[in-house]
Amino acid sequence: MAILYHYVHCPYCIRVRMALGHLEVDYQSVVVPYHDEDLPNKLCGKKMLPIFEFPGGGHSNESLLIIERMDEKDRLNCDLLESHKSSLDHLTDRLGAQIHSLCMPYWAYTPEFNPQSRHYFQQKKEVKRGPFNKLIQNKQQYLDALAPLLEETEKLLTPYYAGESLSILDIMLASHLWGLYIFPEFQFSDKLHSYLQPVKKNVTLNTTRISGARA
Ligand SMILES: N[C@@H](CCC(=O)N[C@@H](CS)C(=O)NCC(=O)O)C(=O)O
Repeated sequence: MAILYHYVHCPYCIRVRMALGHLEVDYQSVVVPYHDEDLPNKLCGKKMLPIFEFPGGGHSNESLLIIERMDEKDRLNCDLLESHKSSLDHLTDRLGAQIHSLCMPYWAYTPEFNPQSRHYFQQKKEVKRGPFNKLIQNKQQYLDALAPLLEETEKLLTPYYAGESLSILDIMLASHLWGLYIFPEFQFSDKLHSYLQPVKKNVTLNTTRISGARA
């Protein structure tokens, strides 16, 4: 059976889980403790997840490559990537910058992490973003920067990102927005909430077998 090695909080991993759920691909889910460098290095030569072991063997740690290869019948319209990928990447990079500053301190206390992996995560992420307690103190700054980006996002939905049906582009966008559900008191606008809910219904995140990460 195929195996997906992933982090629960990671938008690129969520992307693959959403796509595999939509495509009804059966796979074993392995949540990798965030501090484990050996496993990803051994499988792909780099500490980067998601890593997918294809049903016939072989690994990839590139989310879009994994999805394109598993979407044999092109049910996710992966052809749309050619015309839309760079503008969507630009949008999700800008969304991600604010979402990650808001959510990382909260993700660190989800069951994915144990004390050791939480410590590793915090040390690593604070190098770029500064102390987690400051991120929480300065939340308004990130919420203010996020608001116009969410408005911009809303305007692009018709009702899906590239038209009337769900595609790979929605999975790329929704997997980034998804993280915000953890942020205390954050409320999506009606439009974004009603976009995300059917995306979720369509993609059922396969249940996660947490392996070895609990305290
Ligand atoms: N291009 C990769 C990017 C994956 C990626 O950036 N993964 C992050 C987690 S969100 C990672 O593993 N970074 C190394 C680390 O967090 O230690 C993809 O699309 O799959």
